[in-house]
Order: sequence, then structure tokens, then C-alpha cells
Amino acid sequence: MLGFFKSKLKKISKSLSTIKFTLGDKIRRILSGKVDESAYEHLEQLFFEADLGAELSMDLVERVRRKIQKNKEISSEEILKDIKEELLTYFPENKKNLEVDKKPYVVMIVGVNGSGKTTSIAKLASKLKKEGKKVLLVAGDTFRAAAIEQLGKWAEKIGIDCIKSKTGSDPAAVVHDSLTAAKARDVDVVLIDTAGRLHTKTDLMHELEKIKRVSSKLIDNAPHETLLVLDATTGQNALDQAKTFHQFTPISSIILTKLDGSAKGGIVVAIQKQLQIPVSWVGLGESEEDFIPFDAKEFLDALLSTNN
Ligand SMILES: Nc1nc2c(ncn2[C@@H]2O[C@H](COP(=O)(O)OP(=O)(O)OP(=O)(O)O)[C@@H](O)[C@H]2O)c(=O)[nH]1
Ligand SMILES: [Mg+2]
Repeated sequence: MLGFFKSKLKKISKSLSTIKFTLGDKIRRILSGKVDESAYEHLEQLFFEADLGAELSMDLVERVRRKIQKNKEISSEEILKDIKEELLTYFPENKKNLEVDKKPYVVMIVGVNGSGKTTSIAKLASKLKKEGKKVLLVAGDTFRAAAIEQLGKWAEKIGIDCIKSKTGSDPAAVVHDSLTAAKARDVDVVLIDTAGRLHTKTDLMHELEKIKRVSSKLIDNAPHETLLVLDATTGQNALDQAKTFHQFTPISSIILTKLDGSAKGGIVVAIQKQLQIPVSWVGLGESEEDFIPFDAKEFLDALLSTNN
């Protein structure tokens, strides 16, 4: 049993360390030279370019400046360790991922077009199934026939049920039918896929509210979680999306996808610091296994590590 967990942990750290974050190397390079005013400016620019946000970038530079003023002999590794410790304070401890404590446990997945909702649902479903949970997928994206098909294909591959409806039908009606079925079929977890929407389109955002209303009428406090899927490669735009979605429908946590395609990664910290919405899962590729629970310490180790 212990061996199983150990190999699992090993796999997690291996996955995160495969991401080519460049921040750590760049900081080391600056700190290894003469640290003058232009070096501090360069450092601030690096933090900013890594998507940490303007305010935090400034704060971090001031922190480094104070450290160096206090101890001229300080090594770059010690400075990086201090930055890591500072960033770690923004992340709440012991955040549990998907604590399925009700039956059926209803999870709604939202996000803009192409952020990775459907793929993440498949990855999550696969994990839950492996844990022995009975999972039901709901094709709540009724705008596109291809979307319903895409989810159906994943369900088939994983070997779980998926409730679909005709293209153009009311997503709230599909959700109603699905939750009724979930109760009858003794389902543990219901994962609701939703149509990609521009966070600026108010009518579409109101549709999410309708899905929520219908859910809570059938099952107390459903949806029990609303997960927002954000594409890590979109940087600060992801932060704006999180803000708007959160206004319309409170977000429980974030699935950050495509971290494998981002050299930056600082957006995780910016979201956590500015919105206090935890990141619960990370997508590291297109296949079913490329999905890991987010661990702040491991993430910061990867973010600030060396890639040489
Ligand atoms: N590299 C990489 N690609 C991903 C990841 N997650 C999703 N993708 C890819 O991103 C594309 C869009 O993913 P979908 O799951 O269809 O996104 P969606 O949010 O459901 O899109 P819409 O239904 O159009 O709103 C697909 O090609 C996925 O394979 C990830 O973590 N890493
Ligand atoms: Mg989709």
C-alpha cells in the first residue's frame, strides 16, 4: 500500500518537473551578476512576465532588496528559498480535492471556449472511477453536436454513463433529467459539462444560474461544487475570467489546464492571492492520465527550479 502511494507521489513530482518553467533560471542568472538598480528592474520584469501580476512583482522585488541589504553575502539559492516561502503563504493548507460526502455529489464545470472543460471532466471521471465511484456525465453543452459527441466518446472510453440530449435543447432540462436519473441509478458523482461561454456574455452567464436553480430543486445544495477551468497559457486573461465567473456563480476551485504548454505558471499564484480561489487540479497534457491534484509546495518547487 505504502509502495503504491510512494510511486504515485513520485509520478506527481515527475509530471510537474517536466514543465519547462523558466523563472528560476532567469532569477539565478540576474542574481549571479552585479545586483544594481537595473538588476532589480529586470527582476521585476521577470516576475511580471511570469504572470505573477504587477503588485506582487513589485512586492517580491522589495523583499529581495531588503534581503540583500541585510546580508550582502546572501546566495541566490537562499533568496529563491525565501521567495518560495513567501509565495507558499498565499496557499491555504490542507485543501482537499473533491471530498465526495453526499450522494449524488454534483459538480458543475464551467469556463470559456476551448479552456479544456470536456477533457478535464473525462480526466476527473477516470480518476473517480478508479477510486471505485459510480460516475455519471451530463452533456450540458447543448450548443454544438460535436460537444455532445466528444463527451459521449470519452464516457465510452472510460466505461461510464453519459446523459445526452439533442443539440439546441435547454441545458437546464438535461440537467434536470440527469439528476433524476442519478438518484434512481445510485450514482456517486455527477459531472456536468457546460457550453463554453465568453465571460462577458451576460445571457450565457445567466444560463448557468438556471442550471444551478434546477439542480438545487432536485438535490439539496447542488451543485456541491463549481469548478472553473482556466487555460494557463492565457495568462492574465485567465485572472479576468476567474473574476467574472466568480461574480455570477461562486467558484469552489479552479482546474488549471495546459500547464504543459506554459513556461510561466505565475498565474496560479496571482489567482490565489487576488481571488483566494484555490487551484485544485492541474492539466498537464491531452491524455486521461495527464491530470494531477494541485500541490502548492510541489508547484513552487517546479516554478523556481532550474531547468539546466
Ligand atoms: N496540452 C494540453 N492540452 C489540453 C489540456 N486540456 C485540454 N487540452 C486540449 O485543449 C483542447 C480543448 O479542450 P476541450 O476539453 O474540448 O475544451 P472545452 O473547454 O470543453 O471547449 P468547448 O467545449 O469548445 O468550450 C483539446 O484539444 C484538448 O485536448 C492540457 O492540460 N494540456
Ligand atoms: Mg467542451
